[in-house]
Amino acid sequence: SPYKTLLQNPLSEHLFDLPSLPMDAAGLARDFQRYYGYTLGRDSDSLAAYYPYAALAITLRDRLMERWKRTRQAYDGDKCRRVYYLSLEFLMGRALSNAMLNLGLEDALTKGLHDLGVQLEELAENEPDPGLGNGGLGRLAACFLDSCATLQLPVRGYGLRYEYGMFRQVIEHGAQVEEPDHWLRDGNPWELERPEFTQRVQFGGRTERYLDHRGREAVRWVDTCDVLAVPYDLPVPGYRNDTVNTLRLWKAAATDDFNLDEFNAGSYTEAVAQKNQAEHITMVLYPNDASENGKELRLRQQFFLASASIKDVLRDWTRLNGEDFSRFAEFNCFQLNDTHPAVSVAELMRQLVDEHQLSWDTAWGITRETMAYTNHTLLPEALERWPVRLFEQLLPRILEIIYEINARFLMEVERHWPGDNERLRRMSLIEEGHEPQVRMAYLAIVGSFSVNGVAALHSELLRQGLFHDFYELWPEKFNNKTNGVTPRRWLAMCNPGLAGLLDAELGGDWMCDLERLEGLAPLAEDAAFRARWREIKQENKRRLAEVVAQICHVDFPLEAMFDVQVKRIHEYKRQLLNVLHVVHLYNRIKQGDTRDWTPRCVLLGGKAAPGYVMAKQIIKFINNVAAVVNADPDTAGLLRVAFVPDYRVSLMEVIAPGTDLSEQISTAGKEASGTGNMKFMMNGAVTIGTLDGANIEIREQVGADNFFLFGLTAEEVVATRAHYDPNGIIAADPALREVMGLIESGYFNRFEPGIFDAITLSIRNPHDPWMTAADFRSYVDTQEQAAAAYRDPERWWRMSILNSAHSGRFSSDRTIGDYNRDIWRLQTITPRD
Ligand code: B1N
Repeated sequence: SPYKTLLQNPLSEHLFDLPSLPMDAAGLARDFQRYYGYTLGRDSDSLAAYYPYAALAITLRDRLMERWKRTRQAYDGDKCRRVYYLSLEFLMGRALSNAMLNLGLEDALTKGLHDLGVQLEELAENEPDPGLGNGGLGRLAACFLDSCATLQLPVRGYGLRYEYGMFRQVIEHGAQVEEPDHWLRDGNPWELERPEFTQRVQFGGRTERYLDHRGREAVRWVDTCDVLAVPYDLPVPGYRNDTVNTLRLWKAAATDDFNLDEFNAGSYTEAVAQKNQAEHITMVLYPNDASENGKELRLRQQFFLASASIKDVLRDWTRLNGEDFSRFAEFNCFQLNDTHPAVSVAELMRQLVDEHQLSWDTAWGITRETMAYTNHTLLPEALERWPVRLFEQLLPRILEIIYEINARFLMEVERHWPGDNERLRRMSLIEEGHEPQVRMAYLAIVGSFSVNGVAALHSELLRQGLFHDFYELWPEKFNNKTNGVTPRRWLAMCNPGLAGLLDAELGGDWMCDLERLEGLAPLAEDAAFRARWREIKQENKRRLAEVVAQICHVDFPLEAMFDVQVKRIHEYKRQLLNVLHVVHLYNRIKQGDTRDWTPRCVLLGGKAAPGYVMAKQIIKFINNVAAVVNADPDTAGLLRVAFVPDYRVSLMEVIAPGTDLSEQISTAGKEASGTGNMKFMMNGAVTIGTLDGANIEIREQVGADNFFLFGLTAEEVVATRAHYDPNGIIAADPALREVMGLIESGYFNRFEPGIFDAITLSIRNPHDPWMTAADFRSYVDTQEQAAAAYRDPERWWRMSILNSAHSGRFSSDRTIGDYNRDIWRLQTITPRD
């Protein structure tokens, strides 16, 4: 390491004895002023709104710092069992209001800043929204870290510090345009660079056999191109409990010995310039949700995360235990967030065998007791496979280890099913064929002691379908952990109106025991309470409508039902079905069929992967429909449609509280869980949805009467496939026939002929995997029931209240409790003074 240590002259213990910082309004304001004026060196000539935000961020970070240190010391001191959550994505969202809530400083800060003439809410808007994730999977990782800190569990997140997060989405002429998101441009006051804990990660090169000092044959990986991994730590505060956990993000940096040949040949500048290559590894997040793209740089990212993180953990281990790994599995557990970090299985083996000289069997025993794998999708296009050829070039030693794991595994299969060659072929970690591939999901299953899905249906489909062979071999490995979301961010922070009501009705700290929301259920029968509930929802709708007006220039009248679908754009999520319903409502308006009409504002939002052509066409279609509908005077007061650009965490914080109807309309069997569905439910939205993912459990909790169910079941989807006839369905249903007719007439693309042909053809395709036409009739009928319910305010607000009341199960505290009980088995650790 290039960092000199202080071992010669250790610092005096007094240096580490930090005085506690003031938590009152005046003390906070003083610090804020000092950071703004002195540390950041700004005064009245700076007009940049960023710096007051930065000054406040540092003020808060200071207050996290001593708790952070004490938490670390408590974990180290207790020598406790620990979990490492490995994920290529952590969609953390803004840190400032989160830190404020968790430290309990909102009131003091509001006052302290007010006295300085600074508006807290406005200032918080200047924090960039760190988009280090695509969607549900990355946000789940963030909710999990929040719950682990709140539950005081020793869990550390490991991820990548992407220079560019998820792209910014701009809509031009109705179409998505991607802009780079250089979120670190102004620096990041929340991160703590820790170059003294830099790790070295190998790539390329070749393997070499040699005799070790005990005369045993061993392997080393040589002539590699190394890259440095520099850790940046982010504090993860628990809710008012003095625990601050760590999210460690690695940044790639060049080594100093890069390309010595060119150096010696005198090409100094060329050699230095080449060092940039190393830094590309953590340059950008791959913007694909639920699909892989097979790029070499992505495999580099995956191995970079795996190798640096495991080295980090092993270094901590050997510092305390030397080379004795006999109790390693007892004290350490890695949770793999999907297959993205699955190469960790082979990398842990490599480090234990090659670098720490353990025997294969010992290392394999440790690996298999240490790794746990979470699957997040059944979609075949998302299942990661890497060409063997790519592994050969990039990670030759890892490939040898995968081959060895596979050979031993297939012997196990052979013992279990003698002579079943078909099964061997099916289960092999290597998919044979013209271009042999490594099956990352199988590597994860074989190398871990736990495999879980993210909702009951999803876990069942894994057992019965995708991983059936493995389930037959190791039924005890398979389990379910239904997702959850953190009620701190997704209720207490984003919905202050409702939070105030809950404080008053349920008493404090309901957000740490969300089942207490059940206490609302009896109040649903109380008319005065329903009126207060409605008031709060209306205020939240006003806030949302303000944002829609400002960003989309569409007016959302507050008495209308706010009908919302925000999530990544994907065919399986069926934003198209939503738009078909909008077009149907428009047809009804044009035909004068508006008796007993419920005014509706339909809001959609979400990003399309830049290479996903159909998803981009769907965005264009939504925008064109919105333009036509909103411009038609006949729709005034009856129907509005808007597409909100650049959907992200901070927008959802405004959207969820202001939503009446939550659209969760994926083709059954395709959405592993969903988590937006839970955020909406908590905030008192009623769901219209299919029996898919966690919708099923949401409906179980809230009761069939308080959930608008429609569509085929997962089983029916499979059974219908063989005889699916969308054109027959369209011909037989006048409403759908008219909807398709209007779209196909070019009504929504008058000056852009043919641009929606691919969309209408996909709906008419008998092989349409998403079966949009199949569910149209039941969707439209169920939408009519929802509209009728909305016209009956007493009924609607009762349903709304009951949705919040029964959402306790979807707190990520419950999810993490389940992980801990069944997989992690951690003790809670309280930091002491
Ligand atoms: O993970 C979420 C679930 O709630 C969603 O249902 C599920 O779709 C989502 C490759 C993914 N599955 N797979 C991904 C993300 C990025 C990538 O590169 C796949 N995301 C999900 C949380 O469990």
